[in-house]
Amino acid sequence: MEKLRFPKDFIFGTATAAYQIEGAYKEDEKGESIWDRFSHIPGNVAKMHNGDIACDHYHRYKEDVQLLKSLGIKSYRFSIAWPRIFPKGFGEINQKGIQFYRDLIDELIKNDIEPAITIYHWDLPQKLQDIGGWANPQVADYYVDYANLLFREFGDRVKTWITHNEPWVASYLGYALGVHAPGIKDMKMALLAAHNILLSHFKAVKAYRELEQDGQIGITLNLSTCYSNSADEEDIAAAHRSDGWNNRWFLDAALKGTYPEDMIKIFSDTNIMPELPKELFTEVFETSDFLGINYYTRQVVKNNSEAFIGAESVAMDNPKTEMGWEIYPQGLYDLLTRIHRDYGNIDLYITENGAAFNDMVNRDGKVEDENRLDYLYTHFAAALSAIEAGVPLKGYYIWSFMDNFEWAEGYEKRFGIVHVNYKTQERTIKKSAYWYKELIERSNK
Ligand code: IFM
Repeated sequence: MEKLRFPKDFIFGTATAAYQIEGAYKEDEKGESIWDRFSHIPGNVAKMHNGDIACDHYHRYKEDVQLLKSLGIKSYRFSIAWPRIFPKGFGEINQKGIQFYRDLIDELIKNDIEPAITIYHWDLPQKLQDIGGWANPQVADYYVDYANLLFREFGDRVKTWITHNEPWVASYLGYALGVHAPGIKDMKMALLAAHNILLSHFKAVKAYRELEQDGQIGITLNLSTCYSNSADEEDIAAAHRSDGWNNRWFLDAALKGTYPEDMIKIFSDTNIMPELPKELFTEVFETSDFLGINYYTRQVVKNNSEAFIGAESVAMDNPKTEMGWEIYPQGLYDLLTRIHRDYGNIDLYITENGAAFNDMVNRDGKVEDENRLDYLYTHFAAALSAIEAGVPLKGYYIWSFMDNFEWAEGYEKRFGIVHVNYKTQERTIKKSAYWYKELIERSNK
């Protein structure tokens, strides 16, 4: 295994999200979130797991920060639970919620770890779902009030802000497929929700800039390189459509302020294009300081007129992670170079990359997760090649710092580089984390 070395100023991080790790789901006046509601309904989450306790990070954050420090992590990406700050989504502010994040931020900074905040990572206050959730444009305005409050409270110490995590997942899985909260199955509504999320992103960026806080703000998209299954023209066109919905819909919107014409036509022809709110992107568009990319796998696609947008994913005969996702590091290189080519010179961060495997703590008390180490090594190598090819990739956050609540999959899927025993809450550093520590030390020398 050739030893990788990144540029000296490269940001090495790990990432988590509030609902997946915090627990304390109704402590200190926190309001109910759509994930609290959704996970308590039988049938929605594997084994009826929920985030009530999760990794108990709410009570153990100091210990967790020490773990981050011991691994040499430079930056920690975490999200804020909106219902901890505004239990009803707007109006009355919960000072205890503010205090928790203030303490966490202080603890990170005290330990030389740079905080990077995701403002929204899917745990919408249930009260806002009761008025339509993201399908209601008013929610976008409440979001801006919430974001504004965070900037004012924490912006003096937090210099990296991510408005949204994966609007594709929040809208498509939540509003079209119904497998994530709020569990709705209506594609037109999903497109509307996605639109309002994007609007709220631009408005939050504007609000941030008005405060002149001297930091950077961007959005994180989940992106997946789409390849055709064959040289057949129809399959190539299907791969392009798949790229249109998975990638270009959000990339074009976030970075250019438009939707791709070919996809608008497809959605209009199939009667799923919603009437969009009056405010079009052209009126609210703001450039981002960076784009956050979450990459896990690729898509190989063939034409199938029965499938959504006529594109069917084909399973490849390659090694897969525990999620059933094909391991394909070349897809990360292709993605990074393509974004750089098609969307200009914007700074890029990998805000998530990692793998779920069925880890065990062995008799010696160790977790020898060679498979995750291989996954990370090959993806970091792909990222380094992209940097060498001229891509302005500035940082990389491993998903995830520790095992956590994997949404509809519950606790069965372990993504962490730190193992969590959910019975005792004991943390065990995995072999992959030691490898990461060495990579960081070597690169920062
Ligand atoms: O756990 C999730 C995370 O919340 C968002 N991105 C993908 C991860 C793995 O599925």
